[in-house]
Amino acid sequence: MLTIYSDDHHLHHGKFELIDGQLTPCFEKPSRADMVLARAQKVNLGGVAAPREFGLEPILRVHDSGFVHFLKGAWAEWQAMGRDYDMLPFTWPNRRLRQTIPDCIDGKFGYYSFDAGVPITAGTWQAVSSSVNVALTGQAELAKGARGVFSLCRPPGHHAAADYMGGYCYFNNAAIAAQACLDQGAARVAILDVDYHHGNGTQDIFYDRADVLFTSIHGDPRFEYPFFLGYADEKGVGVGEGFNFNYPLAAGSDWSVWSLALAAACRQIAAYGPDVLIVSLGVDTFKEDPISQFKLDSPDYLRMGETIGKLGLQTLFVMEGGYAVEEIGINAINVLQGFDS
Ligand code: SP5
Ligand code: ZN
Repeated sequence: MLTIYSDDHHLHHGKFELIDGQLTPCFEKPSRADMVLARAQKVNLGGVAAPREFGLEPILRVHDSGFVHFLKGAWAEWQAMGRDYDMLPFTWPNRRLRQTIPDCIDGKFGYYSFDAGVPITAGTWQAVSSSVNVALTGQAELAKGARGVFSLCRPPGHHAAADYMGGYCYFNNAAIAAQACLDQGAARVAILDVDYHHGNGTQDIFYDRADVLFTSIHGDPRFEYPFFLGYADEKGVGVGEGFNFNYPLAAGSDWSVWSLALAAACRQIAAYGPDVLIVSLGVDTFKEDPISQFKLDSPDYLRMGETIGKLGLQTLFVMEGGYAVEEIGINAINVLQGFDS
């Protein structure tokens, strides 16, 4: 399987996030993608290619233009205020607060985010733009006929909605790739989100649509981030009703439980009959993940890939989370090797 990768992700390296009430070094760090790339090369997964440049147009098919231009200009605006350290948001338009866009950078950042897990640094725009290009280059390879392609995106994307960022995610790489498939003639795209956290952004983007099926297996929002979306009764709305499937699982879930949810999601995907499958590939379901509470082990990721492969669909794998850096390469590449087997 071909891997699409850009070194530009190194340009995004936030210093801190809030974990358990403490400013903690960011779990979402450059070494994550470096480890995955090293593993792909070590096992000869199938070559590594650089992304092509797609510009803003495919991003604007999914994201709000005010949001995109905020992100593009944010660092310059921040610097103009004499600040040269990481930007972080700290005030959000909660219930009964005005949904108006303030003039100042701190207000705008709150308006366009839902948590503080999205530091903006000098290189963030370049890194998040390249991450989208990595996804879109993978999609283009799929359109040329590949059975499977791996877009080694960083930063990840599935928590980002049309007009807000959060949870280490800025642009929704998987959603942008899905929309590109549709724009190039696909009738239906299925998304399978196996990241430990619910893909709230992806769900939100396609919630009222029938041309994208969204399925997600994740920590139950009753106890796990992102807390405010990802329940099993979220089925889609309007023409999108019946095209959204959440599989929230209890803390401590291992492969015996997780694999049943995967089988159920795969049945929905097969029944939908998509032209393309996009997998939001997070491996933060791993038993040693520092911020997660599932118990998957490294060999389980081979089984995961095999099961996905049995769907017999052209499949784009888009990298999402996974914070056990020592094993992230083995676990992510195991999925792809399982798929190829
Ligand atoms: C892409 C992705 O995986 N984003 C995840 C964002 C998670 N942010 C909130 C993390 C909360 C961690 N709480 C567990 C603390 C362990 N002591
Ligand atoms: Zn995650």
